[in-house]
Amino acid sequence: MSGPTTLYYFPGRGRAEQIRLALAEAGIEFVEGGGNLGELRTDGTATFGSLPILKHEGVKLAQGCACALYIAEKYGFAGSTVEEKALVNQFVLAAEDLRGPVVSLYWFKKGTKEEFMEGTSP
Ligand SMILES: N[C@@H](CCC(=O)N[C@@H](CS)C(=O)NCC(=O)O)C(=O)O
Repeated sequence: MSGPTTLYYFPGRGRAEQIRLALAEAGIEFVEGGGNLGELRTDGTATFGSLPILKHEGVKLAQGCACALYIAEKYGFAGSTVEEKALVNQFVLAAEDLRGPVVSLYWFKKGTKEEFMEGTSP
């Protein structure tokens, strides 16, 4: 008995959203396990001390991309040839590269976001 599919993350989309989308595509019902990182570190759930964490059918996985690709592979939409799988990986990892700069826009001090978009920030 492996319990319900559970996704542990903070309230918000972030690195968990690609996993939610993959689970939805696979038609898998899941529960949100919450994002109390202190507790999840203490009880050993957060394998590398960060979130997201996915538990599904007895497997516990960290790393958002690995979780999403695991679901995609298991449920048949990660590509059917080595070449297709390589293309899927390419886009997953490209999206991951984009995440940092895009997310950092939310954390700029007031005014610096506009400067960044104009190319005039230091
Ligand atoms: N490479 C990991 C990074 C995980 C990560 O940095 N998660 C953040 C939230 S998006 C986190 O748990 N931060 C809390 C901390 O490290 O203290 C992944 O892609 O899942």
